[in-house]
Amino acid sequence: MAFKFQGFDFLHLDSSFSEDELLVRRTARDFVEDNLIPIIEDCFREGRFPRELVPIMGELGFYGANLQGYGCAGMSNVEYGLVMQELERGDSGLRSFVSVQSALVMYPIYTFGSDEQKNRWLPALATGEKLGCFGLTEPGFGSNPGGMTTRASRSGDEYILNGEKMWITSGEIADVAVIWAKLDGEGEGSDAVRGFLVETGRPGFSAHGVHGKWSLRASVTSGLTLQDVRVPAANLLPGATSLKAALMCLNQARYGISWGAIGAAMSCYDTALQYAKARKQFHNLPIAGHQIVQEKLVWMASEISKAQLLSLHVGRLKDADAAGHQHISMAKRNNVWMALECARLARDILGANGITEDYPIMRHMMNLESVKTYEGTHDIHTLILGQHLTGIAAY
Ligand code: TGC
Ligand code: FAD
Repeated sequence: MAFKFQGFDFLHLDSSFSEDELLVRRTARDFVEDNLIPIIEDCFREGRFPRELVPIMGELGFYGANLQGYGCAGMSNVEYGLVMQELERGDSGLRSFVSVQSALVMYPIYTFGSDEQKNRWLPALATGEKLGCFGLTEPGFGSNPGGMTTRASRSGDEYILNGEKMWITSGEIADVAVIWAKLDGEGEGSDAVRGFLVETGRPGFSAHGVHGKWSLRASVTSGLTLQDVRVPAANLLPGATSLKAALMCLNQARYGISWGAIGAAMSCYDTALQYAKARKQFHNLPIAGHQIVQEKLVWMASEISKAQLLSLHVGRLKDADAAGHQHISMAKRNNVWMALECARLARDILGANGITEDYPIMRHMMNLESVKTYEGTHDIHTLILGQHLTGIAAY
């Protein structure tokens, strides 16, 4: 029997949110309660992405929420973060879908695209009428995307793309794929990583499902094959001239994940707290009255509060255009680790019940194993921060 979420605001942080920020959070929270919570366990068990929610989230302005114009909601980065928090309180898979659509597809078109590309794609992506995916990772290159072997060669007014992408969220449902490839040719610009918009119906493009996942089961994960896929030269993202452009997209997604992880942790903590108050063992007393159980709850409440402060501060920096990628790495690394630890402690407090789908904890725990790995693994973020502190890259 799942519990109704009670909210979590130990530090009275609500007093530092504006009316607009609280309204955005309320809207996202209500959406999750009304639309996602009732179906998520079935979706996860069946390995089904809840596609019926796509247009509703478009109406609510969740896609490209922190972008301006083109039908986007024009939210602040803090508001966008609060949406991500609420979505991932429901399930990391739905947050992943929105992250990819927003940070990894709309953001690069918005930031690196031509006017024609922006006008063609952004309004339709903002409503969810069109869906996108982001192809950076390859079977042989995950943490080190700079080693990619996908190639693009110029042929008259077209580029021809060849390569394999792996672990691509929304790959099979996407209308457009942002594909990162190295440019063939001689002289300046050759071998540079460039970004291309590839309509997924083009001959030579195919997507296949990655099955057998025990994590993010309510999210579509795909492998992509590009075999002599021809795209017009106008599909090249003109402003994305190196790997740095792809890494800039990751900053947007990693920032959202730092908030999302707080949502998953809140769900685990809230479930464990309510369960511990209700469950009685020894002398007919609630297990919440035992010191060891309290220590676990205190650890969770403390770490969630610290994570909230971290993401809120990075969000305020981002809104002031003052967030460095090292700040975002710290928030992603810390908050996902924190959420996974909360899931493990919460699962422990629920005893045997904790392993069942009657409660959301084990699902969050399994999802968070992916979240720890994607968008830069925990250890890669350690190295990014280590490089920032010492000036020495240890990859
Ligand atoms: P490196 O030589 O270090 O950097 C190349 C240039 O880029 C700059 N840079 C960044 N700029 C902006 N944002 C960042 N985060 C940046 N990181 C580095 C860097 O300063 C340099 O600039 P310049 O001017 O000197 O040329 O490049 P490297 O090849 O050695 O890369 C190292 C590393 C580890 C940082 C990078 O490759 C990395 O981040 N690896 C992790 C890969 C990753 O996160 N992949 C994610 C794929 S997408 C995904 O997982 C989606 S999951 C779905 C969801 O989001 O829900
Ligand atoms: P590897 O790079 O092989 O790393 C394996 C282990 O080695 C890790 O523990 C890592 O930290 C460690 N390691 C690697 N290099 C070093 C080093 N130099 N020093 C110390 N340790 C090191 N990618 C996309 O492009 N688009 C997507 O939409 C997308 N969605 C995803 C969805 C899911 C569900 C998952 C699981 C992944 C997704 N990814 C996506 C891929 C994701 O970004 C990669 O899995 C991630 O970057 C790690 O790469 P890898 O799995 O190849 O691991």
